[in-house]
Amino acid sequence: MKDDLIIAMADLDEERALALVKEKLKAGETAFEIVEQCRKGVEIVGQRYSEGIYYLSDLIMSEEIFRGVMEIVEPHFPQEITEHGTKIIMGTIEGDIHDLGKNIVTYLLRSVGFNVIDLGVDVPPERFIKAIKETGASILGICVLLTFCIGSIKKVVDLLKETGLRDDVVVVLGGYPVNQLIKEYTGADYYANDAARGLEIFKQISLEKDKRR
Ligand code: B12
Repeated sequence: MKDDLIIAMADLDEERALALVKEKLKAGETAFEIVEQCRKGVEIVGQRYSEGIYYLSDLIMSEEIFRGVMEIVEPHFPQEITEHGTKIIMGTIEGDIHDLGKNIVTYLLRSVGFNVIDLGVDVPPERFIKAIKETGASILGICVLLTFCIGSIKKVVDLLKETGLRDDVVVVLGGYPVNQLIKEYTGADYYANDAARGLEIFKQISLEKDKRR
């Protein structure tokens, strides 16, 4: 059944989830498809948490299971180097410590040859600007999962404008809540809610930058 892994993740059934991941890989499902099913599963974990059915300990458990999944899945992502060291600054915005998704995207970007400078979690807007100045990176990836942290992303974009860097830096948002409205509100350039789309966007940006060189 297509939803079996989603259900196992949502039910925090670690043993079944990991077994299903192995089965699906053997059956030819791609690493991207599997991660997406797991992401949908933990989305249900999140819903159950907001409904009071699950507790914080369950959110932590879902993270642990997801890490186990990634250990199995990572070697199955395409490893073909197509990029040659384009620098990307990456981080989870101030106030937010969610990093599972960011780490997946960072892993994927590195595996195709991007030079990702990962600032970690809870990154203040000023720190992003400092890193851009220090490294000369022209692509910025910002992860956000907590909606009350979205204002800080707008601050990053405002600071880019104030420091005269806005035209040189492409801002890409990622994370479960981001959408067109948030992109427009923050002034970012792109957004992605899944790893495959995220990777596609970064490749497209890099290609366009190459053309302009
Ligand atoms: C696991 C989890 C946790 C773990 C995080 C562990 C970790 N190291 O990341 C822990 C237990 C620590 C946690 C804590 C909290 N959490 Co939490 N958490 C989740 C949960 C269940 C899953 C998140 C996750 O890892 N998903 C899996 C990954 C793979 O998906 P993803 O992040 O979306 O990433 C994908 C894409 O978005 C994209 N992507 C991600 N980043 C980037 C970046 C770029 C640049 C690009 C292009 C793409 C991209 O690619 C990824 C792969 O496909 C979500 C539920 C949900 N719906 O997301 C709640 C959720 C995000 N948490 C929530 C809350 C409330 C909290 C707490 C406040 C709870 C508390 N009372 O303490 C704290 C906040 C701590 C803090 N200051 O940040 C709420 C947020 C609600 C809101 N509207 O803001 C959610 C939505 C649950 C809910 N429905 O209530 N949480």
